[in-house]
Amino acid sequence: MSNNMPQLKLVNFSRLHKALADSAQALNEEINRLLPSQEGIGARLIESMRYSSLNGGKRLRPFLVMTAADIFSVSPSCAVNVAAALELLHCYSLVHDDLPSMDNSDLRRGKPSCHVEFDEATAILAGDGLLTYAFEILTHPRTHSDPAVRVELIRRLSQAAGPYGMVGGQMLDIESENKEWSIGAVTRLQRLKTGELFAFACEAGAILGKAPQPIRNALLAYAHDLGLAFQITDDLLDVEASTNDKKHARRLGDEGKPTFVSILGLEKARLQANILADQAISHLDVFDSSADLLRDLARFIVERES
Ligand code: GRG
Repeated sequence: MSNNMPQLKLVNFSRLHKALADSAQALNEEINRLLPSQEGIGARLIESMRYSSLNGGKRLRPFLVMTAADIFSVSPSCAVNVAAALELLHCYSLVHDDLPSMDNSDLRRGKPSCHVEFDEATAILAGDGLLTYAFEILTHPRTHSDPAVRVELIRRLSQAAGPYGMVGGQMLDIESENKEWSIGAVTRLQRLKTGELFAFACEAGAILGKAPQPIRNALLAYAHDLGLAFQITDDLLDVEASTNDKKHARRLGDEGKPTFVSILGLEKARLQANILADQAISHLDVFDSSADLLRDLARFIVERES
């Protein structure tokens, strides 16, 4: 094995799986509380928002919020509120990404996409509703008793999701079609499109805990490497799925777009994902065992099979 090969680490993921399941359950209860079912006039919009946010998913971003917040002994009822806001915003991006004018995808999380289950206009409004409601949730005193903390959360989430974050990344994604982009350009695209919400998820825990800036920076550095490792693994899984099943070759709308795998090749991409996971873990050296679940997650992200 050459010196730059990442070490094969045998991690028992049972602790992580339990923590992921527990945080997903707490999140679903919170979304149900924030978005109760309605009847009569106006019910369709709420139903489409519930359909798009209570439909499974790995719930990685909420898990990161709650796990990072726990390091600073933040009350779980505050953390789950921020986790719900972030997940609703993430779900908005998925609903809009699936629209005919974007990736034109009929399936999301194994079920009909929002615009297929409802209709296109409702899906646009469901996404708009999820996005704006996310920020309303963050304004609520239940999120944190200190208004300065709430404003900081709103500031960082709007930066992560907006034109210099996820929306900017989505635009680059559209512009990348049929272009021969460098690895640097693709890294920037993915850092904006996927990485910024991961970064917010980790930083939010530190903001809730009023952690000092160097500690916030350590979590941000972890999140940026984790986000890239996640994206490279996503590309690898995508190629594996298309090799096993020609009918599902690449995500709809992704044909002709440069990816880490198309530029680096399978082997180098896999190596790079592992290096990034190790690097992410090394940024957590400032923490004791209270960050162990974050360490486990970094390994899980690159070893997952779906
Ligand atoms: C439409 C503004 C706008 C943005 C869309 C997130 C996104 C930007 C597009 C999703 C398309 C996609 C498959 C991107 C690759 C990586 C990614 C972000 C996947 C979705 O996140 P997961 O895997 O999904 O965490 P779940 O369903 O588990 O929550």
